[in-house]
Amino acid sequence: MKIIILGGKGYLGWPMSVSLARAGNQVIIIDNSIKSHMSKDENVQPLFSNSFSNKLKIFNRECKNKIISHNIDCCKYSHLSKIVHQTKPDAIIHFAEQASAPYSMKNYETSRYTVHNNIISTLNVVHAIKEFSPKTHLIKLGTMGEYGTPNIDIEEGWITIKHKNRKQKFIYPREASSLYHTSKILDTDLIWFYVRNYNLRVTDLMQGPVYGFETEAMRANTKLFTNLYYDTIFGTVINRFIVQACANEPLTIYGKGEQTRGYINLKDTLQCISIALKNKAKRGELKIYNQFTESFTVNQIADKVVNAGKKLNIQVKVKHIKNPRKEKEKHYYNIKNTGLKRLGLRSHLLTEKSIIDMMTHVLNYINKKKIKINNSYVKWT
Ligand code: USQ
Repeated sequence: MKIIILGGKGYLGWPMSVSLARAGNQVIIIDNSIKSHMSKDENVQPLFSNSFSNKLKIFNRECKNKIISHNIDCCKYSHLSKIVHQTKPDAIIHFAEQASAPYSMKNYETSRYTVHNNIISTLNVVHAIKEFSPKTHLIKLGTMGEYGTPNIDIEEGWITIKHKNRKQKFIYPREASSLYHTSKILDTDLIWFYVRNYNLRVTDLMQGPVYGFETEAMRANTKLFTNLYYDTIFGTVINRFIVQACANEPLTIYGKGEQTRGYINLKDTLQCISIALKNKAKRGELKIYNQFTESFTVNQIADKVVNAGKKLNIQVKVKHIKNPRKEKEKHYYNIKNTGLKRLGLRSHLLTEKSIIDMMTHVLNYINKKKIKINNSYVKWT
């Protein structure tokens, strides 16, 4: 397939690009490198510091099937639509969004940037597909955070409502707890409008927090490792806890630590998107899957990291800090994820062995290079 990957330099976009190119697809990355500028502004950096241009050079030297990369801002419609027009790809995978909840809640500028970037990039993608390549299958990364933590079971994307003897299937109600997550709700609405009105074909993947950095391709060459953030703004909780444990810093549990989320290993993110590519939506269809493999409270994750640390002779400390976010710390959470499993997803779970493997890589790395973990938290209120 000919596949455009928007945001192909990022934490998920890069390993996805590598995996699809290795499988024989023609991969075109579109990315404006904004994350590296944002990281500089926030004074944070990913753990593995190999630059994108280096990784691309290494990959293209080793693999016959080369990845092409263009520096384009998805918010510039004329630039994005030109590429869609010229390539008419089989699929577009859209990762090109500001994906940090804390960043979106920092101040007016970061809120505005998040909402503007995420909505306009999504509008531009669906509009360019409608105008120039209506058969293209769009795979959009949504988030489990769109649903929030309602007091009823969370279905996979849709719910049928019965009201006064009549019924209709609706997008499941959304109620997010950050502006970032709210921007994704607005994306879903925008996409659904384009699917209903212009017969686009779209799969929207409601993904939980991702962890890990090693994929099949990266096991063979660790120089290809993806950007692993562990700071308070861009790092997701499992990745943060693993790096904190290895750096002899206490694990920072926000509030009571009873917040529950559905988590997924990076390897399974790649698997889920490959499954979505193979099972494309029909024209005029919006498929929605919940993309996570198991759910945990923050306390349960901390316990797992503490126990894995013992096996490596590391005494991991835990610290409860005042929750900087506005989120329910005790809540009902029954989330459904049967769709992708039915299509063949074989999960990689958060086992003691998988945590030890990740910690071993991180220890190897930070023994050679000192790291500093920032402890400034963005407060929601
Ligand atoms: N948390 C801690 N301690 C920390 C960091 C986080 O207790 O040091 C807690 C948070 O309060 C939250 C949970 O861990 O309850 C998950 O936080 P996170 O930072 O791992 O994830 P989140 O901000 O929700 O966002 C991440 C990605 C986002 C993606 C989302 C999926 O950054 O792009 O959409 O996971 S979900 O959360 O299901 O919406």
